[in-house]
Amino acid sequence: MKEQLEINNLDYSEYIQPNVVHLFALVGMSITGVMAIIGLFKGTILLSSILFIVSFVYFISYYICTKLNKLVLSSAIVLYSLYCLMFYLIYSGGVDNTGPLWIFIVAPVSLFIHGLKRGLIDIAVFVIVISTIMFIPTNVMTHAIYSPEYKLRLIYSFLTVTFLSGLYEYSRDQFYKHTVELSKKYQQLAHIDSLTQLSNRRDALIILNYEKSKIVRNNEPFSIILCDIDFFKKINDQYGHNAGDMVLIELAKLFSQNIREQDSISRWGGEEFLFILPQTSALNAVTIAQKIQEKIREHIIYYDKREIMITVSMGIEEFSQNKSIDEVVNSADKYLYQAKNSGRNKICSKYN
Ligand code: GH3
Ligand code: MG
Ligand code: MG
Repeated sequence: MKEQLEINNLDYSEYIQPNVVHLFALVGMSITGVMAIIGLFKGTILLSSILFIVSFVYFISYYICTKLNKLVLSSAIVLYSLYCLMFYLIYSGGVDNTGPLWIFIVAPVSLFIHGLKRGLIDIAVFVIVISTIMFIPTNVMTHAIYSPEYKLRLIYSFLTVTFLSGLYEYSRDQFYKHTVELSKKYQQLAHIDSLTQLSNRRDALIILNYEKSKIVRNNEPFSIILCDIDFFKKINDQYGHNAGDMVLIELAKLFSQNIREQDSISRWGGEEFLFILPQTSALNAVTIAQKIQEKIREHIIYYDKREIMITVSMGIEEFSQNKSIDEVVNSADKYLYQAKNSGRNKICSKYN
């Protein structure tokens, strides 16, 4: 149950990548397709054919991403086919040696797909490979010829774009983490009572629904105890509201320390607490309630060096398949009322 209530930490890679990867595949497919057709008209048959192949590879990657949901494979195809195309453009020069102009796409795409760390490693490998292709002497390997100034400036400007993209990716990542933290905090606030730090009524209802769905499946007993502090108004009147608050905090601690692993306790209302006891019959719940009353008796609460006497009344009800949560809570409330009417500091259930 506790795991169920834990706020799901959004995994960035799971959240952002499907959109980004399939978009890159789609854009890549369209651009390379258009360039291939232009190339056909210009008569650059080899370049055109390569662009058609890459466009088809992007289509496969789009299909793998959207239809087969294989994100890692799809993103690897998008990225590394882009790298291969860039290597070819550097090597061949593309149309009138303009091929290298496209390498600037590599930095943002790598960082988008693989995040900051892995993206930068990929880019470092990419720079080593393109530098090797450009600087290797033409008598060792024939390739497009660029002036030394052109090559150096291409690499400098590429590194500058990489640095800026990295900076952007870093700040975006920080902002994302901050947003996740904030959303976690607000979700917690929505489920936890700020005074006692117990779960609140809304959270209790979520737990009740969850536990009820389990008894439908497992057919195990499941009970609740509705617990109300006796004459709490008098405590406020006699010792002040702060003393009343302190009593609520102390009792909340005491209750939390004395429930089992599978149980939960929430602040149901002002000075009312709800114990949710899975795998517990009403009879066992009575025993638990008695133990709690005993703990309260043993636990002396002091305020301003004055001893505050606390007693509680409790109403117990057990779930069954055909009873709704409302019915069970109302029934526990009736037993609680009965406990109050019979003199307080009592436990009432179907057994008395
Ligand atoms: P009974 O034995 O019948 O339950 O009597 P009671 O005085 O406990 O019940 P009643 O409903 O008359 O009063 C409940 C009081 O609890 C009134 C309200 O001011 C006080 N209370 C509710 N929430 C808080 C809180 O957060 N802090 C403090 N200090 N008091 C609270
Ligand atoms: Mg009360
Ligand atoms: Mg009350």
